[in-house]
Amino acid sequence: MLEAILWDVDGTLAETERDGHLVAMNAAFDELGIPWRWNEQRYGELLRVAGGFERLLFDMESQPLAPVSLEERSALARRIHALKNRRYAELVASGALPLRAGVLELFDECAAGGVSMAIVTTTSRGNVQALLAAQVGADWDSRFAAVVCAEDAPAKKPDPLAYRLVLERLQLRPGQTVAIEDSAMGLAAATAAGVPVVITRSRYFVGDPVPGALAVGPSLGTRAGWSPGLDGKPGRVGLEDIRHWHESRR
Ligand code: XBP
Ligand code: MG
Repeated sequence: MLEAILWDVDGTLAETERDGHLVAMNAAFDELGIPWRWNEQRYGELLRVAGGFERLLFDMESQPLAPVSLEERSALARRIHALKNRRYAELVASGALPLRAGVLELFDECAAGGVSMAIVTTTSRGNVQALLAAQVGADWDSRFAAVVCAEDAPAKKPDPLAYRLVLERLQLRPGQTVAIEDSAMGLAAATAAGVPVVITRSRYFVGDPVPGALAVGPSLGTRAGWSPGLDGKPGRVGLEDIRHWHESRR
């Protein structure tokens, strides 16, 4: 039986990357007087590296002006990343990044239908707090039975650590849950922990292969374009659809 839905954050709850993390990263470069800028295409490439800090270190490998020693690079990446997160939190706290279609409705359905929810993300707690406080309300965390963030699980997705931790906190077996993710890295993390996954594709991961996902579709806000297909009724993906995919997983 489905006991809990495990929500990824970036790309799944909201399109946070291009209009959030990328904007904030370029603002941080600018404020620190660093002449680097990431454009949308470069950011898409860098998203293959999990984690903003790790992404910065990776990018420095091809930045001619980056410090030579790993120690200095790490210190610089930490400064840029901390400032990026402050600017990101301010941006999302202003309400600039809405939740994706169908997300809030599914939150409400889970509450009404006795299905627990948890957050499983490799972004930091402050970023999640800023987004959900702005979009759901100051008491957003009362909706979630567990919130696992980068501070809890330093090994980023595709490492399954965040999923293993959340299962432990919820005291559930993987087969009692479904993860909702947008990326192949998220899929790999959940799958390695034994958690079945529904993929709601986000802007940057539109064409990525997602082998073994329970279901794949363009948005929770529409019943069109899902595989396996849903009935032709209008409307969004609901809890009954998730239960159905979950039941049919064997
Ligand atoms: C996605 C990520 C994050 C964000 C940026 O996390 O890989 O690194 O891109 O956030 P998820 P940070 O999909 O698990 O929510 O800069 O805080 O890493
Ligand atoms: Mg994601």
